[in-house]
Amino acid sequence: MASASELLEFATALAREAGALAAKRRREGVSIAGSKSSLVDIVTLADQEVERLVRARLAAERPGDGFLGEESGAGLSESGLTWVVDPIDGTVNYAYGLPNWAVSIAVVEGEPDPRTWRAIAGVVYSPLTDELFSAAVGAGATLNGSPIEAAPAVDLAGALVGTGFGYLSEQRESDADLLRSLIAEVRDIRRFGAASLDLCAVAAGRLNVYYERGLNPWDHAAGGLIATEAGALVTGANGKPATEELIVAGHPDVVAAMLPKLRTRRETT
Ligand code: LIP
Repeated sequence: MASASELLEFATALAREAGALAAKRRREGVSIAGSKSSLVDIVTLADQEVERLVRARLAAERPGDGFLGEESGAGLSESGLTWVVDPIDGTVNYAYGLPNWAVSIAVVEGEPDPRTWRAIAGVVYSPLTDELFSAAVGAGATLNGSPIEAAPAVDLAGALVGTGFGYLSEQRESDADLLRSLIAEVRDIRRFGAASLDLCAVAAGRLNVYYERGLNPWDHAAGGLIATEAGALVTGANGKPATEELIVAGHPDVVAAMLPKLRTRRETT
């Protein structure tokens, strides 16, 4: 079986190739191919093309591995490894010509379920800033080859908090209610629009903490490993792993201070 560093090396080259294609299509002009969970949950032709490229390279290089991608669904694993891919994370930013989007590629051991998987290697590549975040399990996290580390503990009042909002209007109302309850208690809020890069911002010490509800596995598979390997705690509600229900990432002390603030009304009753 390939080592974590060999898998990371392959994922890194693949992310760069996929990122170059996405950036080229962006320069040529972006076409919306359709919408998914809601009218604002868009998919572009580039999302679909980039995922086809990634899936084809994986089929050629790693034929026995499974696949779980945002645009083309799942492929069963024979090897016990599954690649979890978001071809363009931050699709709305990408469609509007905003720079904050990335190719996110992770490989996990076991079922492609964030409650149970063991992340082995992950790459998040932002072509427009030429920043490549990566990590192999147990080997630390890097940005363009240099080690990165999550920020030290701060009080919530001094915490720069990243977050995001779902595509469904009822989810957004709940997200806004939560944000309203938080905003006066923290340094400030940032909503950059790509979960993978938000998690890498935690890994690089650019955010003190990040939380979001409603993420898909491909949004956080790579960024979650990178943040973990940079020394952050990445978790979900009630000590469970990060899932669609909730992801929180940051210094363990900051996450501990944040979690009680993130409980839904249902959890506090
Ligand atoms: C996006 C996430 C972001 C979230 C958006 C969306 P996509 O993923 O990266 O954090 O707030 O609603 O889910 O759709 O661009 O791959």
